[in-house]
Amino acid sequence: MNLELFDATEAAEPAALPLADGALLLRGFALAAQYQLLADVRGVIAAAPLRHLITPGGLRMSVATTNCGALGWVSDRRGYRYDAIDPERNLPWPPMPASFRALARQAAARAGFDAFAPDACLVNRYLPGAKLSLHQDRDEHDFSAPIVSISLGLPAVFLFGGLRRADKALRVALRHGDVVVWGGASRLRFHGVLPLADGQHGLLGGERVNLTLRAAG
Ligand code: MD6
Ligand code: FE
Repeated sequence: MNLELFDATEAAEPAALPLADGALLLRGFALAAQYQLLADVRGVIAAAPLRHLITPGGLRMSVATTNCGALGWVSDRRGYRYDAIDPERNLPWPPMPASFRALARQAAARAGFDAFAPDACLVNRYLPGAKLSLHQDRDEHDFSAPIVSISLGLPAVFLFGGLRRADKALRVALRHGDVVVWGGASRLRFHGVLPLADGQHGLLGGERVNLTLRAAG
């Protein structure tokens, strides 16, 4: 009989759940770095404040957004794009914290994408009711790099669809510390987030923060 309190293999390798070809959910992958990540999120938001972007159709997004890294994802009446300058401050985005870069690289490697070098990190803040409609990430130049998504704070239901908008979407509960990687055959899958439910998280209170890292340029 095994009387160890935990299994050494499991402790070293958190659960990795395949979602599709090229897509992996890494449960709790960010937990070891959570305090550094949160301190760095606060630093980014202090430098480049969260704001509600306007969609090309003129709607105010429910999610509040900022960026760090060489490129930031922005939306306004003219469309979606990556920009090296934060239009709100007329300054470059704050640098990407080493904690974000390192975690994203490790997560990508676990999913089979070596040497992931993100140059853009979108920071999204969800309050209860905030959501993200089903969409594809297509504003990047090179689709050979994966997307890495880090969830912090309140849990959310992530919609992970197919390559066509009408394809049935998986509903994946994402909790504090979970990381999702999608690339390769899944790089252009539709995805979104259902309206955030009310709740309280020990570190983030009534918020969810999502970090999305991409190689955009
Ligand atoms: C999330 N965000 O906030 C995932 N994609 O959990 C996205 O998938 C996303 O916020 C493209 C552009 C903006 C986004
Ligand atoms: Fe997206």
